[in-house]
Amino acid sequence: MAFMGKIFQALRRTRESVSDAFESVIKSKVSPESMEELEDTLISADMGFSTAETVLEVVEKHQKKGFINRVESYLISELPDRKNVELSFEKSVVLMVVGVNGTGKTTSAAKLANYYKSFGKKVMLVGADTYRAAAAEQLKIWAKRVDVNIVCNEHSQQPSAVLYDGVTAAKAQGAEIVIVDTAGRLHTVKNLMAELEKMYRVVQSRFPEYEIHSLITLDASLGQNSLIQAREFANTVQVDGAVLTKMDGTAKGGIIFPLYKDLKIPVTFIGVGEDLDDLIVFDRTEYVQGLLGTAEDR
Ligand SMILES: Nc1nc2c(ncn2[C@@H]2O[C@H](COP(=O)(O)OP(=O)(O)OP(=O)(O)O)[C@@H](O)[C@H]2O)c(=O)[nH]1
Ligand SMILES: [Mg+2]
Repeated sequence: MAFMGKIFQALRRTRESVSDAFESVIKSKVSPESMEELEDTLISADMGFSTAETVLEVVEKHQKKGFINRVESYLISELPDRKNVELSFEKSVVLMVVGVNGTGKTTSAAKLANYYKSFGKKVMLVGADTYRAAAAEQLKIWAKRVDVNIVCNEHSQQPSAVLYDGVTAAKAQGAEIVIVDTAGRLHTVKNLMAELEKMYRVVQSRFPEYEIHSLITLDASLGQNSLIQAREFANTVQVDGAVLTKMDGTAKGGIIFPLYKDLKIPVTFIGVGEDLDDLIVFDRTEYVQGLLGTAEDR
């Protein structure tokens, strides 16, 4: 119930515009004007053109009664089922947190450490952002708050070397989840992307006992731009899922649809604030109901 409340709150702004548009279709009946307004709203919520078009078709087809429930089922069916995208823990995991500058990597790494620790996993944080002067310090503060071990090196300029040291220490301590904070990089800067690729190779070749997974942080308020970032990262390195951050401050909560439909990247977590517990496991039903306002009376 607490989770439901949070996701519902985080979607407030997106929902306000989306459910208003549905309301006006209900009130004024299906007309070219109300349908156009609905289409505009769905597209400006970044839901993507093809999903928006299908929603309109569903509304037209079921305009006599209950189209909102049909829309709800359709939108849920467009998203990944949580049980297919959750990390499996058959093996220990190195979880890389990657993304463009300022999208919320460090904060999300800390939230993820807190999340996995909360159900009994032995977690280690690795600060592999060797570019920004204060990066290691920032992660150290988080590690202290979460109360997990951390490996970082303020004097190193080689992220792969810090990563190597970090996973070596994790292995020695029996850490099951190694969460790696990386430097922010623009998907257009080739050498930084090559460096990221190298970090993946270090884990794959040196630590076969760890499975490598990665999450890209995407700032929900950047809308379509996030889609471009995700596409470029996925062209260089493996991207298993996304943390959609800063959902608390935006009306553009629809990007989840094209991310999955066009790029096959499932959103696995949503960031809804700056604190440790402001991380929600993505659940497609809660999300769609929060978007449409259909969960209000439950
Ligand atoms: N409101 C809100 N703020 C967030 C969220 N996630 C991160 N932030 C804030 O966004 C800012 C940037 O977060 P960081 O975690 O430092 O981002 P980063 O990707 O590590 O940044 P660089 O290392 O500089 O590339 C900070 O002020 C965070 O508190 C979120 O889900 N909601
Ligand atoms: Mg950072």
